[in-house]
Amino acid sequence: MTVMLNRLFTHRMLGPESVPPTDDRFKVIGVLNPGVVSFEGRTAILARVVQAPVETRDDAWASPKIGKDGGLEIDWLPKADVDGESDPRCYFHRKTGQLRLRFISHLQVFYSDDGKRVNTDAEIGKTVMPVGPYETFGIEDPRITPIDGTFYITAVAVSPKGVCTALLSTTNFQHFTRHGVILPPDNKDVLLLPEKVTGDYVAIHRPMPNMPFSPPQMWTARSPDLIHWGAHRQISLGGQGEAFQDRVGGSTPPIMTDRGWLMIYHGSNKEPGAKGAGVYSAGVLLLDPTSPSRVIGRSKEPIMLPTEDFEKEGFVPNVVFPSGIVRHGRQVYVYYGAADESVGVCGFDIEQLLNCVVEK
Ligand code: MAN
Repeated sequence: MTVMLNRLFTHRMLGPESVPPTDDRFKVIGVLNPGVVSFEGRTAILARVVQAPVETRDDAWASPKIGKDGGLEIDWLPKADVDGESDPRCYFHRKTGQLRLRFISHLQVFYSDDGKRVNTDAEIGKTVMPVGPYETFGIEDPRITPIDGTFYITAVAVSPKGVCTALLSTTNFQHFTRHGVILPPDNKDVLLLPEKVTGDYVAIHRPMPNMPFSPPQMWTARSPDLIHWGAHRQISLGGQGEAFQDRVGGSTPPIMTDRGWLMIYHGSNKEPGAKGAGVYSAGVLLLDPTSPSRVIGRSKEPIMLPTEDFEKEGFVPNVVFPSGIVRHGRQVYVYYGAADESVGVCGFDIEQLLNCVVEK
């Protein structure tokens, strides 16, 4: 695999060292996959913080959850019953195939003056912990879209009920309003468009079929109020490509350009049945302005591959997972999770991004 485009700059911005754990039985193992927007002359970053239990046992794996009182609890899963070797992120019950996570995630606000660095402790803001029955195993991978002066946040809610999409909103990054689950399991990587399209709000979403007639694909849905979603249509990519053969999902909320909606998406090249996560890379997609399920074109090769040391080495090696985008004149700053451990930011020229798109 080769990468099609040079980044204008790359910085590692945040990592496990950036915040203390919320509980002293835990350690922070990652700060990653952030939603990012311009806010009051600065950049607001809502990152996913991943915490794992410090204690280990010879005969059992530690799997955290939110307990009945809202605090962190640890379940000990007997190693005889549970496979903990196949994936760095989760355990699989040998008989039922059921999943548990090695960690639990919450969301954390950071601010940056230049959009490239978080310099001082004063730039650490509000913490948003998982709550309620749909977030028992954590809340992950937020994406932020400004709509009519409010920041809407879609996030992955993980629990024994499955992997759902929750909607939150804020106007100030101090107080967050929760709007509940908007898409049932398994559905993640949900991106909202920043304006109505022919009268409706539009979301890009990614159902994960249990009956895999196809690998997971991106879909669009429409809504009158951001809560009730319907009119689902598959985004017709026309073949996955080697880099994205395992799955594709939306990465950064679409932004309007003079050629259509520009959206960065991600995928993994994992082979069927292989262990681990595969290599996560990102491509660019151009969607029709009034009918966003129609693909105008896409980059044939990845625009981002794990190339920097902090992208190749970490909790899950070889992962770049874009999740935020901010326009700065003719450039965009793209914010991404690196190796499921750090937040990186890199820059692209918008014209060059569009030039990677091969029209269908
Ligand atoms: C999945 C999710 C993401 C994660 C990637 C790479 O898509 O769990 O949160 O960053 O895998 O591990």
